[in-house]
Amino acid sequence: MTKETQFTVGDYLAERLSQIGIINHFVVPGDYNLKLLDYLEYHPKLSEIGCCNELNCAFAAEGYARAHGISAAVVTYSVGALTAFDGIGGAYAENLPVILISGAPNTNDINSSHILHHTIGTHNFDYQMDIAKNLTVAAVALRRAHEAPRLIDHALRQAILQHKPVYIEVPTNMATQPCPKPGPISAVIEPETSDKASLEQATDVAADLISKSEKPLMLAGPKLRAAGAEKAFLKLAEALDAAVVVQPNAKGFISEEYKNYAGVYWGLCSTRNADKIGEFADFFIGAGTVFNDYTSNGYKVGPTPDQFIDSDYMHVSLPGYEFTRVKMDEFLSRLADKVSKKNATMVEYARIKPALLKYAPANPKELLTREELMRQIQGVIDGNTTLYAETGDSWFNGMQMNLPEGAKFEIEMQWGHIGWSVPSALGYAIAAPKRRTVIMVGDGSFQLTGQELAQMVLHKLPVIIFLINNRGYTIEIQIHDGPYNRIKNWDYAAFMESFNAEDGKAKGLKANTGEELEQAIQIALANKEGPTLIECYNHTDDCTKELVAWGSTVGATNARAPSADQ
Ligand code: TPU
Ligand code: MG
Repeated sequence: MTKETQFTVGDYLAERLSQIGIINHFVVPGDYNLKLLDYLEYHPKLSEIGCCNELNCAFAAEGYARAHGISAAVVTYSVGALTAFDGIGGAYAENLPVILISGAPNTNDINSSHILHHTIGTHNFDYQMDIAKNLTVAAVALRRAHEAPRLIDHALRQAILQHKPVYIEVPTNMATQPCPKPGPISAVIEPETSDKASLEQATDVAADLISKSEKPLMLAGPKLRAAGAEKAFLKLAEALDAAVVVQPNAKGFISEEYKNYAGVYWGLCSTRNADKIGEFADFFIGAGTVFNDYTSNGYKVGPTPDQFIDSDYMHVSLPGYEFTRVKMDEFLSRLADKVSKKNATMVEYARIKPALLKYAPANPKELLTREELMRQIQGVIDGNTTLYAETGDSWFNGMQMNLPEGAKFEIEMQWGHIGWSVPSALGYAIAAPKRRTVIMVGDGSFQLTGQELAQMVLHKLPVIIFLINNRGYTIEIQIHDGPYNRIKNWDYAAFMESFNAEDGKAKGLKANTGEELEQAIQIALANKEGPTLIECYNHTDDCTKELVAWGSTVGATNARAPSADQ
């Protein structure tokens, strides 16, 4: 491949992706994007990672954004993009700025009477853009080279400011077109700041409300990390010396070794008596919280509006007030300057704080139980580990894991797409190769996207996958059972090793007993040249009591009869 000397639209996009910090972009090639992929390859600081399909490609980019802050996925028109959209919806739900770049028909064809491949076979070329507009915060289609800088910069800036995915459509004849070189990158990445008057007034009102409360509790939500407000949140916790709880999809955002940490706040599924301290509190100071049907156990968990302050990226809600253009981190930090110590929740928590959950070792010769499995996985988690918990009982097992200082936790609870974990962890491990990435994934979830292990083999990523084989969709069984919740068993360990072909170093192992699991974990920890999958026996009914309790509330919520006034 030789590169033309003139600067083109493809060069512009490549340079901007590099300038915003992207090093690896995730791709599935197709004839509508091949030229563009060449230009991304020409860029000396960009390196592509191929994926098996576009769903996985979008999830891999999503995982890269979790570790690296921002990411890009490049796919072909329709057959690629429509598959990727599922993962892009996930990135939207999970507040991750993924740039989806799709190839598209030649500009001469878009306005002609031609029928094109990879389309529905009509002259409708709008449907892809229509979908993109619903799943992103900026969707642009490049049609003229001179507009490309403006449209690309707009999309990238929105991704960065809003922590959400964006869409850039690049026709197959566009990457080669001459285009001006980029201006300063600050135009794209410079952060927004709060309106000073609104910030002062919001923090005055909040400080007053807190001073009138007696037992304020701090609550971290899933948008806290995207807002980059963790430090400011802790500054406020220190100023108040209040107890700190987190929503399940914010687990790991606050160190579990922080002295005021009081667990996961999730009703019956809470850890470390977080629910009890929630009942004791008379005021909640939230940051980036979201109470959906799952995280509120069917709208039963959570503060009432009159006892709740919450801050989003760019606004603050207080009882009777709403302030726009107030940034979460600036709000929390400024509020910390205005409050004095109010530690009733911490005093109470010291009284009710339970000992950390710890399972006694099982007989090593006996069939694995869930508890023994979790006891041994807990042993793998050190301060350098990122633990992925897939949809299923892995969510509930994951909640109960104790994270040592430095350990991180990833979950996809708003979108809740089974099969997310393997491709997302691929992207994560590419972005953070020095961390130990560990996945807990059920058999049902794994069957959706397991082939992306191939990339972990290719890139020699020592990811450890605990495949929990309970022969079915146990989470669904707990919500509502039927024959559809039983699935075909696979030989998962053999599946893993099939990706080795002639050169891979992956290991696929089976553990039916505690002893076998211990040995498998030793082999996994020693395997630095590829992933290790450990297929772990787990009886279908041997699940957490939290899943059982949660499943019945979700089942009941789903089954509510239509309201009379609907
Ligand atoms: O621990 P366990 O057995 O519940 O996990 P496993 O085996 O991974 O089963 C997960 C079962 C499950 C389904 C079928 N959880 N949620 N669903 C519904 C669902 C269907 N399709 C997608 C893409 N995402 C979903 N969450
Ligand atoms: Mg299962």
